[in-house]
Amino acid sequence: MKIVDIKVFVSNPGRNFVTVKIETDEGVFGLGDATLNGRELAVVAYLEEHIKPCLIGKDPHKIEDIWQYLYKGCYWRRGPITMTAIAGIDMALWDIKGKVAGLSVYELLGGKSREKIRVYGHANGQDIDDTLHHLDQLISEGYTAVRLQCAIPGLEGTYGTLAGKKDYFELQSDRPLPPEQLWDTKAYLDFVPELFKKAREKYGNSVDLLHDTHSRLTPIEAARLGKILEPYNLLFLEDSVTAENQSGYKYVREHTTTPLAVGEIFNSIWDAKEIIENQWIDYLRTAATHSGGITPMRRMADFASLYHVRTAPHGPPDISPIGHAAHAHLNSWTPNFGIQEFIGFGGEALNCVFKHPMTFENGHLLVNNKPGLGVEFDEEAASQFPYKRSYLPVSRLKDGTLWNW
Ligand code: EZ4
Ligand code: CO
Repeated sequence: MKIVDIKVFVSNPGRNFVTVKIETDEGVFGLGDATLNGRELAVVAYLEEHIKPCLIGKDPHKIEDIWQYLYKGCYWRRGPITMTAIAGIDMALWDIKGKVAGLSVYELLGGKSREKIRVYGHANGQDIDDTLHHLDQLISEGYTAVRLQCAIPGLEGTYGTLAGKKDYFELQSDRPLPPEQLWDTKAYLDFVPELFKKAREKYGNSVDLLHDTHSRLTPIEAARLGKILEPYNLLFLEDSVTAENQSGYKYVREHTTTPLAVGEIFNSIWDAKEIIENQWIDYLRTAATHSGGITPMRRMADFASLYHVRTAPHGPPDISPIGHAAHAHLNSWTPNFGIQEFIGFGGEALNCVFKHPMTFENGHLLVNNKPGLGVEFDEEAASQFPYKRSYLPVSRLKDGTLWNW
């Protein structure tokens, strides 16, 4: 079997998605997700100009060799653009192998370690009552674990909340340039514990709660937050500090028993190696779409398992249903799987472009046994929803200082 063409589709059925299609001389094709929020077209150019010419004529079954060839062969290793491009190719190759074998990707990985995948949802709000109201809704939909994010008084548009928008899809359609948001660490640290106190007063320990700090704190501030939140028994505190300096997590870990998670912006195991080896975290949040696909995610999961670290893949709306399906297959297999972030299947437009292999039931995802990744992509429908330039926000302090650690 030979690769005869690689096509790259950019569409925006609610969010921008980059979809890779690898075609073979036997008619079988594979689909992959290569979406990098805010830098989508850089990945498109990488795939079309630099990867495609190297893969035409290659045997699509040699997933490992192609992965090594793209990773080591390009000389310039790692980085989000490279690793997202490789991810799109890698997923499409696993999809092809599964379709040829007549087996789901989780079967190729070694078979199911579990029958269903536990997920956590997002309750966002403009104030505590609003956030708890959304928590109510999610519990009634069956969620057993929920991330709470609340606008900080005085900081309009706090990152990670919906800032008054209906959902994440409406939020993104409004960002032709990076929106500017205010940040104030003191206001944040003074406010967040109250949110979790009220949530526990209302629900006791009947639901698992999580929180994302989006890398806004220094290690000692994060340590303080973890300590203050201990009575509220979080499932994990995410991205409490940024991790270019991996040993930042050492300082958080030494001061708190609140479980820690990090990894959504990592693009290879090297970003997490020290953090994992030193057992400074509990959950690794690396996403297949941004870290080279299924091949390295499997390796990362095995490495993490040696150090009692579980996986909790990033599951935002800016990963396409193909990336989410890759996680569903990995999560079905991963012995040390923890929990999957899941914020719903998206709107009507998205579901008309992508048909995914998952259903949601009682706080869990079930994955069907279609061959490969099990996602269908409607090229014609995708062409109805053109790309829209869209950026992630930046934060500044009141005096104008740019504040993303
Ligand atoms: O900020 O996907 O845990 N989830 C998150 C996300 C990320 C976005 C970045 O593109 O932090 O909302
Ligand atoms: Co996050």
